Amino acid sequence: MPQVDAAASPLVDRLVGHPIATDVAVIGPDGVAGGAGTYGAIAARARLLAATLRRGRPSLDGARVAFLVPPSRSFADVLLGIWFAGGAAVPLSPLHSASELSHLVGDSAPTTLIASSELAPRLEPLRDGRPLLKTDDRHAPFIGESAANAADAPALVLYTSGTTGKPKGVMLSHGAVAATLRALESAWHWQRTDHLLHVLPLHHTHGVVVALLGALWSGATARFADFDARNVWELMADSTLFMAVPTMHHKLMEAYRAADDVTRARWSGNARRLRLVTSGSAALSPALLDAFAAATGQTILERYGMTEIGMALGNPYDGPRVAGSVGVPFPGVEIDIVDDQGASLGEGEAGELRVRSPQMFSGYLGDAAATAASFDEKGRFRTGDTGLRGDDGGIRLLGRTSTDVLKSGGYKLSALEIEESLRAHPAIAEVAVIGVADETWGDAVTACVVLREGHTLALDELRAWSKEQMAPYKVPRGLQLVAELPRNPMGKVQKQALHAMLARKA
Ligand code: MCA
Ligand code: AMP
Repeated sequence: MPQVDAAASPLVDRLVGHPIATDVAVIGPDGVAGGAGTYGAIAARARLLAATLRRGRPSLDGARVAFLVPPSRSFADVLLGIWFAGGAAVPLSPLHSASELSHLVGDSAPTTLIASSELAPRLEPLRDGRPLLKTDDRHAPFIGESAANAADAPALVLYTSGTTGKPKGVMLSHGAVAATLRALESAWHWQRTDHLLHVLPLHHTHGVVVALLGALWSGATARFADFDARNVWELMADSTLFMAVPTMHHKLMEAYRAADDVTRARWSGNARRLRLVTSGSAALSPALLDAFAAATGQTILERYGMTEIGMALGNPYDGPRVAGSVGVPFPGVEIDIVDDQGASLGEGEAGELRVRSPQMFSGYLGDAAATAASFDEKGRFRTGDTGLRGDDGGIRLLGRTSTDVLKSGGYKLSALEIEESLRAHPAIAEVAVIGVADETWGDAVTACVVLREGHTLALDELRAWSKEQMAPYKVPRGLQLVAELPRNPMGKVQKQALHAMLARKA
C-alpha cells in the first residue's frame, strides 16, 4: 500500500526555510521580475491568506481548498497560503468547462474557494454557501505560527482521468510531494541560480509539482509564459531549464523549420545555453529527439511519471540519453514488469509496469474501492502502461493496457468520459471514442458516431458544440460516421476493431 516519508512537514519547511527572501521565486507572464515575486513577498502574502483561511483555528486539518488562479505570482501565494493554513490544495484550470468545474468542486467538497478576480464569476455558481476569496482581497494581519503539516497530511488533490468515467481526485501527501522534489533535485542538479521557463498548465503534476515546485524547492526562479512556440524560443535566452510535453517540442520544431536563417541561428543559440531540456507526460519520438538535438545541440532528457506515482523513471543527467527509452528508476522507486498473472518478467519481455515508491499517492479521494483495486496483492501500483527492460537496463514503453485511456498533447483523457458527454448531442445515437495516432498530439481524439435517423453531423459542428461541454483538449479532432459500432456478444464496443476499420478506410 502507499508508503510515505516519515519526516514531518518537509515540503513547507523547505519552501519557506532556505531561500534568501530577496531572491525572485516567480516571474509572471508579464515578464516583470519585481519585488512582489520574491520568496519573502510570496511567503508574507501566503501567511496573510493562511490567517484568513484559518479564521482563528490552529489548522484546517487537511480540509480542501479549491482555487482557480492563472499561472502567476498569485498562484504561488495561494498554494503556499493553503499549506500554511494546514489545508489541501485543489488546483482548478481556466480551461475547465462549467460542468467540469462543477464535478471537481462537487467531488472535492472544498470548505473554501479562491479565485482571481477575473475568474471568480466562474466559481460563483458553485459556492453553495462557501466563502469565495479573491486573490486581491485584503486580509487581516497575520498573527501566530503557520499550521504544522505532518508528512502524511494531504498537500494536493490532482484530478486525473482513468478507465472509469469522471476524473478521480489523486491525494498526494506532503511527504510524497517532497519525495518527488528530492528525487528530481538530485537527479537534475536543481540550483538556486536556475531559471525555469514554465509553460505547463498548473492543474497537473508536470506543471505544478515537477516544474513550479521543483523551482521553489531549490530556491530557483520560475518564469511563467503562455505556450507560443516563437516566444518560447526567444525566452530560452534568459533561462537555464525548459520542461515540456512532446507536443510542445513538436510545435517548437515546426516553428523552427518555418523560420528564416537569422531567426533560426538566434533560437539555436538561445537553446544551446540551456542547462537542461526535459520531456515527459507522453512518448517522445526518436525522430523528434534527433531533430531537436540537430537544431540546438541539446539532447532532451526524457522521463516517465504518473499523477499517482510521481516521477518514476528518467534518462541520466550525465551519461547517454537513449532515444525511445525512459531510462532507469529514480532513487527509492522500484519497478517490476509483470505478466497477466503478476509474475515478474525478464529483460526484453513486455508486460505491465508495477511500481512501489516513496512518492506514491495516498488514495483516490472518496473512492477506497478504486484505490484498493489500483494496487496488486504485493502492494505494487498497477500503472496500466506496458513496457520492457532493454539490455542497457533502460525501460522502453510500448503503450497502454487500456484503449479507453488516451494522451492528447500530454493530457490524459478518458474515452468513456468524452463518450458520456457526446451522448447528449441531439444527432448522436451511439458513440465510441478512440485515439488515432497523430504526430502532433499523440492520440487524436476521434469520435466514431452512429447518427440518429434523419440527422447529419459535421466535425466543425461537433467541435463547436463540444467546446461548451468539455475542456478544449478533450474536444474530438476527428469524426467518423459509421453505420454501427462493432460489439462483442456481451454488447461491449470493440475498440481494436474500430481502429482496424479506420485503418482500412484510410
Ligand atoms: C490545445 N488543443 C488541443 C490540445 N491543446 N487539442 C488536442 N489536445 C490538446 N492537448 C486545441 C485547442 O483547443 C485549439 O483548437 C487548438 O488545439 C490550438 O490551441 P492552442 O491553445 O493554441 O494550442 P497550444 O497552446 O499549442 O496547446 C497545445 C499544448 C497544450 C501547449 C501542448 O495542450 C498543453 O499545455 N499541454 C500540456 C498538458 C500537460 O501538461 N500534461 C501533463 C499531465 P481550436 O483551433 O479548435 O480552437 S501528465 C503528468 O502530469 C504526468 C505526471 C507526467 O508524467 O508529466
Ligand atoms: P497522468 O495521469 O496525466 O499523470 O499521466 C500519466 C501517464 O502518462 C503514464 O501512465 C503514461 O501513460 C504517460 N507518460 C508519462 N510520461 C511518459 C513518457 N515519457 N513516455 C510515454 N508515456 C508517458
